[in-house]
Amino acid sequence: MKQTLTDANFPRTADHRVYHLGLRPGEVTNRIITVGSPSRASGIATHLDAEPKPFVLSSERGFTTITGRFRGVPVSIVSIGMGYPNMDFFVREVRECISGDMYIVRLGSCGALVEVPVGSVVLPSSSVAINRNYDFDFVDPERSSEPAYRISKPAFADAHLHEEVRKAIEAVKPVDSKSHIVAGTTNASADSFYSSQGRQTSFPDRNADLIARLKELDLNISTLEMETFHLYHLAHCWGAGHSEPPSPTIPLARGPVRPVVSQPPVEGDATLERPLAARDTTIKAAAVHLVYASRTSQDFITPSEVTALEDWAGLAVLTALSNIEIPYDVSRSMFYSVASSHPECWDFFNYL
Ligand code: R1P
Repeated sequence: MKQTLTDANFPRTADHRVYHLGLRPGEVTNRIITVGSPSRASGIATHLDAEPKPFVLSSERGFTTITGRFRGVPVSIVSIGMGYPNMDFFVREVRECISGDMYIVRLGSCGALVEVPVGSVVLPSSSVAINRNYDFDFVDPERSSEPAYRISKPAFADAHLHEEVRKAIEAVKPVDSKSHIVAGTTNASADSFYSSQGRQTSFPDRNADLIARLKELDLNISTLEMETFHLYHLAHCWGAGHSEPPSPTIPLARGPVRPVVSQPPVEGDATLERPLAARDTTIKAAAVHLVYASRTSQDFITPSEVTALEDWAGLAVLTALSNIEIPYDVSRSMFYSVASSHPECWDFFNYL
């Protein structure tokens, strides 16, 4: 940690950078692809417009954000690492950097429970969570009356975004690709790559029946990974209403979108006094899962297959996000707070 943070409730630097992603308003847009690995983010970023040169920020905590334009539309690609906690950091901290509606698509790898070849693409319209039950006695299971793993009720993707991404995946898929495309399934996000996904390791995880339990639920659970449930859950919770945003509030533009100006906002301009995460905004979420591992055949994808798959799937998600109309689109508006130290960021938003 190099900079002084203020406010233990929602820590930020004096220049409004959030604690773990290191971003501040203007450096991340309303349309976001989130991925697990920096290499996937960099690969997708090769599809961004060459000009203006994309903005790249890698935080001390391992989050990497690439913001640029795709066919003229501002888009961010954020690499978050693995698991619910990192998804939590990402959604909450980015939410406080953006005014207006957010569209987030997770492009992640998964294990497939359905009979599709590795390299296939699955778009889950819902997800459950599988959590290790810490109250279960893993050493002496006979002493427990409760299950070793808890499976939640489903959380759901945004139906419109799910459909837009599905259409783009179908359209962009190379004609010679052998990938199957499956949509409208249920995913299961686990709190472990191993125990909560039914893998057998040297630990006494008491999970031999876990995959069978998932299948018995009759929810069409087709994929296993580690982040999508939390994304869908937070997007739902945000839409259901939320409390006042954390202080400090920072003046940002509010709709209708106005032409970019090069001067700072006028103090007292009511149209600019908008809290960072305003109540009337939404978070729309969807996911695209790339089948790296078949949990039925035990096949695993090859590195060259990964490169090809991530390339066209990334292009498809960029295409879908760029086609989304955001009624109040701050990415296309003005970002005063960035202008002082990152004049290059003006270019992303200065095109109306
Ligand atoms: C495990 O290998 C990781 O891969 C999957 C899982 O959800 C977990 O994060 O997703 P990513 O490829 O997006 O990281």
